[in-house]
Amino acid sequence: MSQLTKNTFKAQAPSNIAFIKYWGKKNIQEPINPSLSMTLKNSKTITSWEIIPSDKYELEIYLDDVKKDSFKSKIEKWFDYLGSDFDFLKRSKSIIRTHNTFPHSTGIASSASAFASLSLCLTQIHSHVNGKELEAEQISELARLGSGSASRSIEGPFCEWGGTSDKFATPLKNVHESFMNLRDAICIVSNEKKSVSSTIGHGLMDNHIFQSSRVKQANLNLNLLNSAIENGDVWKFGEILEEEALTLHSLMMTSSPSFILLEPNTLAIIKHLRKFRNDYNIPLFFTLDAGPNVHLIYLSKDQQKVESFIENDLKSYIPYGVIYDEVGLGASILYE
Ligand code: 2P0
Repeated sequence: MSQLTKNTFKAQAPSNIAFIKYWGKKNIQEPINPSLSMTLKNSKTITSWEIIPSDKYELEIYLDDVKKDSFKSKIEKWFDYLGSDFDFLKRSKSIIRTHNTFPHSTGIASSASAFASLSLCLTQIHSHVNGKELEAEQISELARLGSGSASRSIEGPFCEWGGTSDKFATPLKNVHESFMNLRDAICIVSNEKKSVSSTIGHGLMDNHIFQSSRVKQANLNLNLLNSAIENGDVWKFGEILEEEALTLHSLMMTSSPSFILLEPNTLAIIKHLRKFRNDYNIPLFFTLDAGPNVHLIYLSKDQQKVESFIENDLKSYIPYGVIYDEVGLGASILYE
């Protein structure tokens, strides 16, 4: 074991968009149902973590050079979950600086990219202190302890969590070439902070009247989606995507208390999208995160037609613009 010395480690990690939705937890940050997501490419968090040996534990966090004490409690909870291998964190000062390449409150999960990038920094600190390199699955497990969806941002192009293991996510092995260039146009209908945090939303599944049927449905959909992605069945893929998005929101609407996060513009986009799909037989689908913004998912071969549909027909429903992203390969260490 080497001594901890003052050092700075850097990493970047993308966000991801879930196709099968994680909604509900058990134990320590384990999901009640399996989920499957597409790793994004451009929407990412870049993190640097300076660690300084110290008698006194200290933590400072900056987002875009602005000190964010409000982030401390989630990160300190993460430190508590990490286990004795990471006790050195309690005997040091950490200065964490993060920057997102995408705006806040846009329907892109910043906690996924943030904890994935933090975990990749932490593995470097860990190997610096303990001399041991961690495997991708172990890094995914660290990320999960910070934020469940972050477990799926370490690798790409598609990751599954809660089927093979509740502890970490694994990349799908068999991906048909049609899905290798999948695109995601994120239509921002609102940039307001979410009215219900995901952590509270997960908690509402504990006593949800539909809990057991939801778990069954997610397991069934995981198998169906896996087969569709393996066989290149784009239409089946899209059917499941939309069922999952609407189920997530149905669960929120039927929880106690109940939440409606959809906005009129969300529904307008969905209606227009379905008409466009029927009229032109183009496989364009939607999915939703826990918010009103709509992720449009399509193949790269249809990019031109879909993007002119977005720019011409959907623009009036998207007051805050569109972020164009695509499938990506996961997190990476940044060397200075
Ligand atoms: C997902 N979401 O699968 C689902 C779909 C939102 C809707 O995971 O409490 O930020 O940090 O584990 O991962 C959002 O919840 O929650 C989420 P925590 P997380 O992507």
